[in-house]
Amino acid sequence: MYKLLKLLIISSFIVLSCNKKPKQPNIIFIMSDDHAFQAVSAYGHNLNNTPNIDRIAKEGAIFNNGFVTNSICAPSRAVMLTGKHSFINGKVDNIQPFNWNQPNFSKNLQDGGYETALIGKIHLRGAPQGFNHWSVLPGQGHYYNPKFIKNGDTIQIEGHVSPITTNMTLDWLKNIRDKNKPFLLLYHQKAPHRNWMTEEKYLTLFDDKTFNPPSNYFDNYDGMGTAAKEQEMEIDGHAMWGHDFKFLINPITGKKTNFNRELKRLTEKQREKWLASYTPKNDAFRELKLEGKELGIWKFNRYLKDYLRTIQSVDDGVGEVLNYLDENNLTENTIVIYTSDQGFYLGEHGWFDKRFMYEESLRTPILMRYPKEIKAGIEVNELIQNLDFAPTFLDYAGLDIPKDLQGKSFRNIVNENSSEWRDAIYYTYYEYPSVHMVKRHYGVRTDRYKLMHFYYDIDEWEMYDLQEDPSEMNNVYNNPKYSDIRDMMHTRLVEMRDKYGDTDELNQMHLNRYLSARKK
Ligand code: SGN
Ligand code: CA
Repeated sequence: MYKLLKLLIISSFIVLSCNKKPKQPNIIFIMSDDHAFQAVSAYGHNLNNTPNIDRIAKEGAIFNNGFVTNSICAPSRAVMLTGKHSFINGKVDNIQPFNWNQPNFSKNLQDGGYETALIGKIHLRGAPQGFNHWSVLPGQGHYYNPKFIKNGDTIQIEGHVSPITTNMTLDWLKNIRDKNKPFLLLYHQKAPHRNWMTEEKYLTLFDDKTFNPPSNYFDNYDGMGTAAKEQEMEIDGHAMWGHDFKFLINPITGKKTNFNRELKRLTEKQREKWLASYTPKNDAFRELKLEGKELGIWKFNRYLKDYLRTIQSVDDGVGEVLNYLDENNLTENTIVIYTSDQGFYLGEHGWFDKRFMYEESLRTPILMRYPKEIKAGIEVNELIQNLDFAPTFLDYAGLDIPKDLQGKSFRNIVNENSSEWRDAIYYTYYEYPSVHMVKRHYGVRTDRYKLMHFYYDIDEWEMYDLQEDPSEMNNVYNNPKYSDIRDMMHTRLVEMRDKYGDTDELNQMHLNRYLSARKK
């Protein structure tokens, strides 16, 4: 009898413990707007120092081949949420509406028992769905004294948007969330988006430094194509004296710039600090009377320094959130991802902004920590896309991955349990004609080659050999030496379009919608 009882107790214990689901991890998905991988010090480009973001990679993994599917803000966020390409989720450009009624991974996690929050920039109009708590910037939002829409109500907060977003995030972690549930937190900074307005404490950071521009800063695009020639995103050409370079008087024309109006958003105290920092620097510039290449290099420095300054506040915020995890015993069971909605040009080809499929805007930083599963110091070289975040998070949460998601979970890649992965990625870009005038294109990239088709008002193909020409200065599409590779890449492109369901007819439909939306 005693033996029987003992057996019963042991077997029921086994059944119970087998039924018990493993503890679901918390997920913090940090995304900054337009943060180039070149400006995360863990990637080794020696521009700036981001110790807190780097810590994620030091204690986890760094992705050397992280890419987006459509290098522009709102579409990129839609891909990330839905796990589907732009032409499937419908948000192909910043102008078309996003349909919040479709499934997204936050809704799935919520249904699966998670407490969810979205804080900061999302840039998708309409009330966010799938979040227990949300506080988002309307549209692009403002750097100073920003408005937020918090669970439907508009509020305005004095100060700089980066620490404000961090404080709201910490407040949710500490005081608002249901601590009995695993959580999903989307912590999304506006910085370093244009026009790079620094937090007051960093106004003089890098004042004593001069940066050398990239080797192709003075590119004349002769080796590229019409699309590269006709863009409008050159630092020394399209960036503006007021909005971008922070001059109150245009040094060339002597006229007042629109920056006077922008400074009006600042309180008197904030404005005083700003003027105390920029006035002497702008006066010194006028004295120099620079011309030609020297002027171009000066502009590059003004742009890059402001851009990097705004990143410093982002890095501080990451540090505060990581500290909160440490202090509350949450580090082990929390997945932390740091990424951007796309890459950004820091003077490569002479450019700022993104949009193109050329490397610096196609590639995005991805750093990830999850001490329970990921070894410290891992480097991931597989071709990962922002399409893959949704299925990856569902995988970690132990939830079903809907069959129609187009990305793949990279859990087994980053755990080093598998090396089976895709060997090519597909890209689309639609927003043209528009600001910066980057023509419509789509393309395929393997680990070595990239084939692109620019269409609508041109019909041009470009191909690059990334091993021989990592800066993409030399279009080899018509080079006879590459004819076999060109055929192979055309085949790959057809495969990609079939696999994901993209067609010329879809392009035409999106174009028609875009042109009629612009007329309104
Ligand atoms: C604004 C910027 C552009 C930028 C787009 C899209 N101009 O229009 O430089 O390309 O946003 O950026 S600004 O004068 O408003 O700064 S995105 O990240 O939202 O897609
Ligand atoms: Ca962006």
